Amino acid sequence: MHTSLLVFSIFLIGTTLSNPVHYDQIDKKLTAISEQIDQAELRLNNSITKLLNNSQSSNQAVSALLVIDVQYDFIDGSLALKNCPSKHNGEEVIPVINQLLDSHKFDVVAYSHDWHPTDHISFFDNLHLRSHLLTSDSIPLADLKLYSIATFAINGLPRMEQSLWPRHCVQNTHGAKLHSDLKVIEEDNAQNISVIHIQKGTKPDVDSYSAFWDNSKLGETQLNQFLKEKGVTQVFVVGLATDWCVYSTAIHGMEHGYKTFIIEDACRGVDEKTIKERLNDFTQKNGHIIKSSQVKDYIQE
Ligand code: VGL
Ligand code: ZN
Repeated sequence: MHTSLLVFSIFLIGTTLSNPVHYDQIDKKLTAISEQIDQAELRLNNSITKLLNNSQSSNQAVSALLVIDVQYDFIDGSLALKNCPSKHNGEEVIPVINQLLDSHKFDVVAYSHDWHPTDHISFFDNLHLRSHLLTSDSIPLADLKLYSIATFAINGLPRMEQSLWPRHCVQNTHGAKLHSDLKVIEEDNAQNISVIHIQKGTKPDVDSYSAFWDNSKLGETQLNQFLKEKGVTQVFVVGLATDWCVYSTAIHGMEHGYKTFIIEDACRGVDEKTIKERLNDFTQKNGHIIKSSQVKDYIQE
């Protein structure tokens, strides 16, 4: 017994020494099998992720496109972005927005209109109407220029800092119209697409950059109520101007609890520096900045 074991061991060692290739082959085979298992696991994980994503977007996500202020005055009118520090051409957002509307099924599309009365507080040439309401620490009347910030204390309203813009988007004027090349879709019951138009900045004494709330957050438009009624869970914000109305609308969208995206190439702004600052702030508050080509990753066709 003892002797036969010894003989067998010597035989084994002998074969091993004379036949090392045999073990090499087993080793190679094992490595190949292990690689195949790894690849199969990767494929399975990918399938599971895809399934989860699909069920999330088809069962849960309800999407709204918020088209902000694509009006003549910001494109070739009195507040044309091409005359602002950015020198942006606001018209360039139009084909991008039209393409978005053609390629994706948004459940809700909202168009906002900056819609000011003639005596609006944001117009530099209306400053004389409220010069007695400038605060003592405001830039004094004589030093205020176009685009400066005035501070007003208006009866019944909190103190407010107001940028002084050229007269723009006056109600019922050509400059306040949506650009005629913009695709303005109609409510479509068969396809289950809801459409709403929001007018903002309609009160003489308070400006409203956001399509949700005015700048003092005292008045709210119908936008949030409408989105809630339609069960909207995520909003995509596009239009003019990135650093003002697009930014403010997007921030309020998040405050209302919507997953909020700014589609960067579908927006143009007033000033590159402020655009950068405001977009950084938006990202820090958990907002998502994406390109129009990425929208397909977030909504079902
Ligand atoms: C806007 C300045 C004044 C905008 C509106 O739409 O971004 N900017 N009013
Ligand atoms: Zn305005």
